[in-house]
Amino acid sequence: MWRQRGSYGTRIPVFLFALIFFGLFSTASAQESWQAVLEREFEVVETFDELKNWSGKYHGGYDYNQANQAKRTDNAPIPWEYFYADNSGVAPAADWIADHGPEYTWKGKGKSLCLNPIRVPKKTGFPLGYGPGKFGMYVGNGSPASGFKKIHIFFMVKFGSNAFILDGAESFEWVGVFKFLHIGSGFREAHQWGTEAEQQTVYNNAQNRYIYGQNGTLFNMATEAGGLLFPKEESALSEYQTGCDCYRYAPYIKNRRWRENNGGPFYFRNEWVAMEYMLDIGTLGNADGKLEIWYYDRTGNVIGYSEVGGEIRKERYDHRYNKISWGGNRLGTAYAEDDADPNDSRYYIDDIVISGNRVGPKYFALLKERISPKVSGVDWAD
Ligand SMILES: [Ca+2]
Repeated sequence: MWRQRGSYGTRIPVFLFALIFFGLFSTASAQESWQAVLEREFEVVETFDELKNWSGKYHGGYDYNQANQAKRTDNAPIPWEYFYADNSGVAPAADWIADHGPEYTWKGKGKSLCLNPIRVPKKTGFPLGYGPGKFGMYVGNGSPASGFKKIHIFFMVKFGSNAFILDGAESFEWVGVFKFLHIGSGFREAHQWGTEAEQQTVYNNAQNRYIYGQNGTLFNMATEAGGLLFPKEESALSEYQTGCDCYRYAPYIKNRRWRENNGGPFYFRNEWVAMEYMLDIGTLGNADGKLEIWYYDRTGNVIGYSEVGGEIRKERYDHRYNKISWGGNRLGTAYAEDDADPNDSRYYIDDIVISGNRVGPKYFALLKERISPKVSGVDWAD
């Protein structure tokens, strides 16, 4: 099991040795890795730069086998615990974690992750094998009550040029369901929700007991004509079912649209953008949960912000957020998406930072210090 920063007991002496060694003997050009810079400031960091090139084997579904997961080059523990790949027999077409070239690796160098959510129903010509449909981490310590009461999930993202179809110069066609980010609470490990006793109280299917659990939030990406590209929220609580005398997750917020985050312009400019999602799960049974979303342009300017508070985010089980995944699936014609579109759901993520506090301003200050005056050939605003 992955352990949170602070419990890397065996790594600290190695780190100190490396620091002293390089401090004494290196030239001024030697530089601490960007991964290490961010790890000093935040609880969970993934730049992908220090991972081995990786693609999952075909398994036709969820794979929680640790032997099959992404690995760091130095084999230090990382939080990635599972992926989903319904490749329908298609072997990986490329490495999923790799240098994806200057367009699709943030800052133009290092490595990033390609996500490749599948389309349902399947469609001829839809690209497969370029990434996991879903890629997930566990950030608890083995207890469903471990993890973050208030979690900030920050990452850089760039969508492929065919991820959304345009019906005008700066206007989108409808997208049905494009699962993008899931934030789950109450897992004792990546694929076991609740304590063993709690698990017996929820509906006996994979979604309730192993995949989504209870009290979680799923964000889709949604589009609208007029250049709108924004997150669409589905948050679920537990609902009692008389038939089974048990609880199962039920959306209490369904398809809430956060249009304030009009991310359309970054897509039309073919640019990377930063997204930061904050969820405060609040206290049990009380309407004190909170959601905030920030979008930043590539230089750190806030270009979108949404918030809502005063909502119940955990109703029955007293847990914290500790399971996070990117991706899912894309539901096409079943959700009124135009079947004639040559849709391609690939998107790329990089520099994931997870913290109990706001990430964006500190992240961009560090980045500016690190690589000023240019990011991928574009001058900083200052
Ligand atoms: Ca990277």
